[in-house]
Amino acid sequence: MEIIAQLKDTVIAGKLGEAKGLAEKALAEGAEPGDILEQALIAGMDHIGELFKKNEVYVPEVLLAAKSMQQAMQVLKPRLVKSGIEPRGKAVVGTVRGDLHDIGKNLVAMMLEGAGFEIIDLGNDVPAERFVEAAAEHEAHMIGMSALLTTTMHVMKETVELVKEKGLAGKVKTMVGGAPVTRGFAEEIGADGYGDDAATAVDLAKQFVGG
Ligand code: B1M
Repeated sequence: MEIIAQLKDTVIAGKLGEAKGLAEKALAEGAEPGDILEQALIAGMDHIGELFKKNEVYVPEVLLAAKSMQQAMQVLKPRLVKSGIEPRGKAVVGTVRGDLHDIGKNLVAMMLEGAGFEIIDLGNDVPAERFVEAAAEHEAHMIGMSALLTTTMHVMKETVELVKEKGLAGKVKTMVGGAPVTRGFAEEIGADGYGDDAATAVDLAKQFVGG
């Protein structure tokens, strides 16, 4: 369908103010909400994720693409709920306690949403208990934690340990990321995964839910 291809290109180009109208038009032309989501929005975000990995686009372009995708989602969400389409998985995300940096976390959340995940965004300054409570409450598949300060990274360890203590290990996967966080640190604290950037975070989240 031409309109779906047009919407995908709009998302990739990060054009604001066009995606919503195109999504409405696609629905009016009889496109299924699930097809618009998969073939225009998720496909567009997948594409921008690939470009980001190859350093062919940078954070501002990815943020614009995600914003454009979210504009279209405003139209699609109610229709997706009605048609009973299940999200790919549920992810609780947040920046850890003591840390107010949220740009990277927001980027990861938007990319995950673009990949079809339902996001429970706890914001910043999130203590371990809150991550774990939210994951249990929402029956989330994963907890994604971001830290930008070396002094707050220990909250990631506390959260991973609390997940184990509450008997949720295996059921709820843990992913960590942020500028000072390394793969070695993730392994050391027993996290299930480490995301170097937002695109890698999406790949990993897909692996967590077996897709
Ligand atoms: Co602050 N800050 N800051 N800061 N800040 C840094 C992080 C710092 C490196 C600057 C420096 O000194 N060179 C330094 C940390 C030093 C350290 O701990 N090693 C620092 C400091 C010290 C501070 C304050 C303590 C300063 C002060 O008040 N004295 C203070 C702390 C406040 C607090 O949090 N309690 C502070 C405050 C701030 C602002 C509020 C002014 C602002 C934040 C605004 C906001 O986020 N809303 C800010 C900013 C903007 C920065 C820099 C300049 C940029 C961070 C950023 O947004 N990067 C930063 C210096 C720098 O990094 N160059 C700095 C862009 C973002 C897209 O990248 O978050 O790394 P990033 O996310 C990436 C990946 O890491 C990954 O994906 C993203 C996209 O690829 N990723 C994940 C991130 N989370 C992930 C989670 C995943 C997977 C991947 O899985 C779940």
